[in-house]
Amino acid sequence: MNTLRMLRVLTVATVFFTLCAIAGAWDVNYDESKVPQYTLPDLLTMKDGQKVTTAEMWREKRRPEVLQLLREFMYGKPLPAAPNLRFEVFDEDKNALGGKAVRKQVRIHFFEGDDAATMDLLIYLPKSVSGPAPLFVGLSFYGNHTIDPDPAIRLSDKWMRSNEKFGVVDNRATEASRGVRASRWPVELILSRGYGLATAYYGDIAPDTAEKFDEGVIRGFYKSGAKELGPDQGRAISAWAWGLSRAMDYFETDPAIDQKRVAVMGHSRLGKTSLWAGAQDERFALVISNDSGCGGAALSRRRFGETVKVINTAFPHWFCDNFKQYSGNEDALPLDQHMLIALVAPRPVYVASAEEDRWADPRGEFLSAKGADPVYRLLGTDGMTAEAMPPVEQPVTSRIGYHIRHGKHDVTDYDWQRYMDFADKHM
Ligand code: GTR
Repeated sequence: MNTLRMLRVLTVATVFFTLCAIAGAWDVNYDESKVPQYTLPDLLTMKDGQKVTTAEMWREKRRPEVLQLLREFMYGKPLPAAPNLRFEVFDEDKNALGGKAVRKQVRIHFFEGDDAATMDLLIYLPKSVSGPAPLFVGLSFYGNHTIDPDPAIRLSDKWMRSNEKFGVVDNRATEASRGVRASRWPVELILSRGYGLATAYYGDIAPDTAEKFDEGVIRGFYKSGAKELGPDQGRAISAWAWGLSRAMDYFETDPAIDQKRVAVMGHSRLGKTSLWAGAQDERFALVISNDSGCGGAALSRRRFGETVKVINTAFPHWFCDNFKQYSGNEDALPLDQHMLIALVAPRPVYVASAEEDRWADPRGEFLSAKGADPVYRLLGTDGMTAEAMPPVEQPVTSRIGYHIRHGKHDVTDYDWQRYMDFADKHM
C-alpha cells in the first residue's frame, strides 16, 4: 500500500471509530423496558432526615433547601439584580392587528451605556378586555418579528442561528423572517380568549452558542465573560430565566397589564427556561412547560431519550459546570426534575408532551409532574389527580395539569387552547 492510500484508510477509520465512540457513549434508550430502576429524592424529607409535615415547614425550610440544590448543582446561581434597569416604550398602537389589539414594544435596557445589552419586548393586549389584561409571556427562538407578520414589529438585529428557511442570513434576520414562526404563536386566538401575549428574543439575553453565550447580559456583570463564572454559577438557561423576570419587572409598571395574572410559557429549551423562571420568581402566577424534556420536566434518572450526558456534551453552555459531574451518573444527583416542578407550588403548573417527541421522554415529563404532587397536597391543593399517564389528548386539569397530544416536538393551537382552558380555570 502506498503512503497516500494508507493515510486515506487511516483517516476514514479514525472518523468511523470516532463516530462509533460518540454513538456508543450516548447510547440513547427508547425502550421502556430498559429504563433502569431508580429512587427519586424525597421531596418531603430534609437533607438532615427530618420529615416535612406542614405547609410552613415546606415554605420556611424545605423549599429554600430544594431551590438551593437546583441552583448549586444544575441551573446555577442567578445573575445579580440589575440596578440600572430602564424601560423605553418605543412603539404603541391602540389599533393594531386590524383593531383587535393594543401593541406595545418596549426596549429593556439592562445596564447603562449605549452598547450594553438590551431586550425588546413585544406586547399585544386584547381590546375586548376592560381593565388590566392577563397575559402569557414567553421567549422565542428567532425574534419578535417571527411571531406575526405585523410589519410594525421591530426586526431583530442580534446574532441568531442562520436558517435559510426562516430568512436568517449570515446570522442576522432579514425581512423574509417576518411571521415565519406564527404557527407557534397564535396571537389572534390568544387575544380572542381575552389574554395578552408578550414575547422577547432569547438571544437578546444570551446568544445560544457555547462560544458566545456570555456576550449578552453575562458580560454586563462579568467584564471578561464566561471565564469569570464559577462552577455553581448559571449560564444560558439561568440568564434566559433572569431575562423573563426582567420582563415581569416591566409588567409591574404597566397598568394595562394584570401583574397578578402573568403566565410564563416556553417550548423545549425555553420550556426548561420557563420552569426555572417560574420556580424562582413567584410573581409568575402560572408556569407552562411545552415539550421541555431533559433538564426541563423530564426525570433525569429515567435516561430515556436525551440524557444528562448528551445535553451537557451538546450544550455545555446551558447548565452550571457542577452539573457536568452527573453526566452518566444520574443516580448520584441530589435532585431530580419533580423538585423543579414542586418549587412552583402551590401555583398552577402545566406540563405538556407530544406523542412523537420521544427525545423529550413524555412519560418522564408526566412522572415528574406527578412526583411534585405531595408538595401540592401538603399546601392544600388537589395536586395531580391522574394516577397514571392519561391517554393522548385527554388533558388533566388539576392544579398540576398535563397533556400529551398527537404529533411532533412543536407548539400547536391544541397546546395553546389547553393552556388557556387551564388559565381560565386556575389563574
Ligand atoms: C434539542 C435538545 C433538547 C431541546 C431542543 C430544543 O437539540 O437536545 O434538549 O432543548 O433541542 O430546544 O428545541
